[in-house]
Amino acid sequence: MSNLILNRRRLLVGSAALGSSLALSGCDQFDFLGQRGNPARQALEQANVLTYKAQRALIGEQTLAREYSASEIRQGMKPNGSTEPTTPEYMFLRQGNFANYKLTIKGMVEREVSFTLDQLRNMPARSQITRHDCVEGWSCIAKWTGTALGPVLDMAGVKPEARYCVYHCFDNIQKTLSGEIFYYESSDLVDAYHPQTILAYGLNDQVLPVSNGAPVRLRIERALGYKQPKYLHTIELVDDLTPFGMGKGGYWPDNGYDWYGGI
Ligand SMILES: Nc1nc2c(c(=O)[nH]1)N[C@H]1C(S)=C(S)[C@@H](COP(=O)(O)O)O[C@H]1N2
Ligand SMILES: [Mo]
Repeated sequence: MSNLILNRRRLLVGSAALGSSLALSGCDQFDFLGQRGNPARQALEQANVLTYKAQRALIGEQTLAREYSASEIRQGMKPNGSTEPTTPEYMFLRQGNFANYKLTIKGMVEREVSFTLDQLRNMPARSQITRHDCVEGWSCIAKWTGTALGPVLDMAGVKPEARYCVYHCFDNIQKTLSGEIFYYESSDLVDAYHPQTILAYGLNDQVLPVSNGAPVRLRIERALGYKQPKYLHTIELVDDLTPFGMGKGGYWPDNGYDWYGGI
């Protein structure tokens, strides 16, 4: 369990305890959480709907994912899931070397903004060598280069009522009788503003390849592989995840995976 989750729980349990005169100290005292209707448990169940203000209060206490040295990069980054989107929009952009690509920030923001790839590349860059863990049971250590998401969100001006970022992708991961399903994911604002959360356009000192999510994919380093959306085109600030997909906050969460997906 990451420190962050523990901190969130402390915060929530702490505030619930005030209201119900429950005294809690260590984290081995969570047995009462099995009791339905317990006020602390109810507070925990609401952990996913922390307000912007409460989320901002946690942003200062972020723990970092481990970073590795260059000698620990042993192999390329294994492409997984969609590796070559075939939608006309994506193929058009790819043909033009993504010169017409734009990343849009919209939804609960003061102003909708869009950035070209060149604009993103000209923002302060950060590189990090981290381990990617896929639930299928494999890991890769790779070097990611990009610009931090937090300052980009600040350029749009996140409204106080926003609680999540929804990440919309170009690839149609599934075709069903009722239409195409596009890959999407989401995070809370704590993860969005985490210092290692970057809009990555470089992989192992090269331009990010199509198979790994060109031109831009997100890295949320304390989360599992499916929380790392590739082929990102829009970030939507929302206060509710239920209108998207099947309502669980991501393509894989809609198919049964945990929404938080922390490592
Ligand atoms: N748009 C999009 N993002 C995605 C996926 C996908 O199929 N489409 N697969 C996810 C999964 S399950 C993993 S493990 C990683 C794989 O990233 P990679 O191809 O760079 O290894 O991307 C994640 N992000
Ligand atoms: Mo994965």
